[in-house]
Amino acid sequence: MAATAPYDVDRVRRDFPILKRIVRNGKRLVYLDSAATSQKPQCVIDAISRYYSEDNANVHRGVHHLSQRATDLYEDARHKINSFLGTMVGCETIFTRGATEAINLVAHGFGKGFVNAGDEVLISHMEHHSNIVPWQMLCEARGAKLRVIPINDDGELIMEEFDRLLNGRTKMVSVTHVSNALGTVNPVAEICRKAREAGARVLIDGAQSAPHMPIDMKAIGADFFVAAGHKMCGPTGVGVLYGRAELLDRMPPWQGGGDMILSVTFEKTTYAHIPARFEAGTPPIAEVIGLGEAADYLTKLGMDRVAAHEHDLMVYGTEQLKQVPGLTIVGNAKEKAGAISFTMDCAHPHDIGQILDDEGIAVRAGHHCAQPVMQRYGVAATARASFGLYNTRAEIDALVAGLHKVREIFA
Ligand code: C6P
Repeated sequence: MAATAPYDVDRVRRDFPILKRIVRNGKRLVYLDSAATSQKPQCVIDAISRYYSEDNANVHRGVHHLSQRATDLYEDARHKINSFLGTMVGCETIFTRGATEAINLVAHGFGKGFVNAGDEVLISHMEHHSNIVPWQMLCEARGAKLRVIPINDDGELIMEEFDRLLNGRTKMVSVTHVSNALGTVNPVAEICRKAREAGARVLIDGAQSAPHMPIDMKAIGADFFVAAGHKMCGPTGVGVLYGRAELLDRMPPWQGGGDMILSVTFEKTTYAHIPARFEAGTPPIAEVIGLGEAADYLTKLGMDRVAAHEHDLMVYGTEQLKQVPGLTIVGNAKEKAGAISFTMDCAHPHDIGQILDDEGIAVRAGHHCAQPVMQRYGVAATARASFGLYNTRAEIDALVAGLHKVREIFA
């Protein structure tokens, strides 16, 4: 589909073989769990299979034909990700095993290089555990202090509190672009600008934004940005860390091993330049190639059109869910993307998930690896319907019908 044609969701759906699958009681899959992991288009599945059947070899290690071919495919994927993210000169893209590993890499490397006793790291109350625990570990190790930007009842960052908490001791601000538990879209460009003025560095967790909206690193202005391949129509086992070269260059390596060295003796090892310095060992080659294909696929669809399509689902879904008696939406930010979390007065989220599953509808129920968010709203768990570029209004109607069944059974 050309990026200028109207968005044809039926045509997009044909690219995803799994969407034809019958899952339960003769019901066709209604997949509303893309925040956990997205489905994969045939072109990504084919790219991985083609690599294994035609090009399989290790990268950066051999002079033989296949090794060179695999290396070219691997490095091409880096270019594809760079253009997908709108990365800048002076920045580098590193492949990791996931968004979680990318954040840990920065917490470890930036922490060792730049954070000392008495310094502060600022995160927000709506972070995923992957953007909390690595900073907690760093603060414990370095004697630094973890501070938390509170959120209001609608699930938005309280920006006055951010302004108040940001100070000369703040070394790192690490916040999510889009909350996986609430769907809130945060004002990341403003956060980056204010942090820069205060002399702090910023990491933006883009795990839930990169699949849903155009990403322009120039406009965001972050020092680090992370994304998860498997949430962007790519395979599992691969993530992206984008960062400013001047910082990455000064960060110690994250793991030691093959490909991250210039020379090794028993007395001393010297390290390779970035990105190789942070890609120790045989990387996830097939996964990186698959992710490059996914980035191309998304670029061809047009991320602005994907965002518009999903915005329509968000507006329609919110309107429809609000009409289900006894249902409360958790997170009512003005800017939302990707996910709607909710509770029902008659049933526990796990029961909601179970009844919907009987209808072939996949949602996530639980704390979404964001327990502090649940604590903020005084709930143990929510049910979460999350969207992808292949979802339709008809699937939201199916969800609403399923929720009425939940009421019939439990109310
Ligand atoms: N959230 C969800 O169902 P990994 O697991 O490394 O690919 O991604 C971690 C991660 C980091 N940040 C945010 C905002 C996330 O949403 C996630 C993953 C999934 O919400 C699985 S817990």
